Amino acid sequence: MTTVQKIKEIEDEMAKTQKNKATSYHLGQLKAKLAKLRRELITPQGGGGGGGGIGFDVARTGIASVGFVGFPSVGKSTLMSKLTGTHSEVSAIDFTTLTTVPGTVKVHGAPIQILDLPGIIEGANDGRGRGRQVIAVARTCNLIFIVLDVLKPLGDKKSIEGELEGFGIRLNKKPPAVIVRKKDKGGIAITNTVPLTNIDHDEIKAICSEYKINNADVAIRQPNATADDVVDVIEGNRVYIPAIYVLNKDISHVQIDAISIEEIDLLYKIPNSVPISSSVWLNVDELIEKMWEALDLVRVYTKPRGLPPDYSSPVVLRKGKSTVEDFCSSIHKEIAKQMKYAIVWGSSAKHSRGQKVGLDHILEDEDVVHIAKK
Ligand SMILES: Nc1nc2c(ncn2[C@@H]2O[C@H](COP(=O)(O)OP(=O)(O)OP(=O)(O)O)[C@@H](O)[C@H]2O)c(=O)[nH]1
Ligand SMILES: [Mg+2]
Repeated sequence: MTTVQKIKEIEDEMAKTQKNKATSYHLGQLKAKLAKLRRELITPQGGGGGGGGIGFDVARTGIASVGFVGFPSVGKSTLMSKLTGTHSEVSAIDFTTLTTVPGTVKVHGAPIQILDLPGIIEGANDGRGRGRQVIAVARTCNLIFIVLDVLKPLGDKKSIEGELEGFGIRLNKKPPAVIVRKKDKGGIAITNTVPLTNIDHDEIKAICSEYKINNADVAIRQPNATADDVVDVIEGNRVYIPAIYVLNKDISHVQIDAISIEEIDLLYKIPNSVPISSSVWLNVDELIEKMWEALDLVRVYTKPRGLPPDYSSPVVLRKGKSTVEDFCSSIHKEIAKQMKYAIVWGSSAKHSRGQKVGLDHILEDEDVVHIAKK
């Protein structure tokens, strides 16, 4: 039996097993088995993770990258070309784009790299089409645009999410607050600071046992934690990436019988979605704003001594890597060493007249910084 068949078998069994006290151990086991098989699938023998491939890895420029993922002919390249001014082939024929096409768009002074990717199809991470390489690139992006055709959005959305999740990508999610700490003896000890609403002790024990973890402290702090959360923590190689659902192809131009009112209704309820038309350039400004918010970048303006701040070219940093030290090293690696102190104005400063700070001070978006040298 192939791995894909084994996965199918487990999925079928899970679908017909009702969750209750008597079945939870069994279900936990199945979930862990499934995760292990999926891992096998995306790391084929000698395949080095299934990523890369000629032309797929492009040089990374700018502070952040956005990858476009979608079925063929949904309009990814149309959007990318217009957004960045870089040519990426557009045509009505499926699979027009064959490799990663990079471009850059400047948003609020920050250069953002856009990666136009080939269309994927269902079964991408079983190695169908170039899906595996495409998803491997998506895994390294700071934001994913899931581009959907408004005429068939919901089914497509589900299968693309399935493909990305099968590859260890978690969309619009934070790492679960679950800790599994292995130890030498004592069995599995479970503690929870929140009520266990979606998982019980049997399920947790089954998962641990499936991973041959016989002794461990398992701490659940995540509200409504699921078996999948526990599996994700044990598997460990998950990436947590924000995603925006781009509903392309102007809905007001769609023949009304092509899509039902109920469907339109559901469409607008998709969280983190933006309806646009890339060909007639409708609502793209809103999309760019949403992209900016999702990237959560920190712009810092430098202020030379005795001069006004330079608002024309901010130093752009990432949230979580935005200390004064990060700021210094993104200008020049020597600056941090030469710094005596910094003065900061803006939301991270305690007072409006400016605050004297050291290298570990965390900067916020639109702060102004003056570096005083030794
Ligand atoms: N009506 C309409 N057509 C669009 C829109 N955006 C793109 N198209 C058309 O859809 C077709 C496919 O566009 P592409 O940009 O090549 O699609 P893609 O997603 O890059 O396709 P692949 O590279 O094959 O994955 C082209 O004929 C476009 O002109 C839109 O907003 N409205
Ligand atoms: Mg394309």
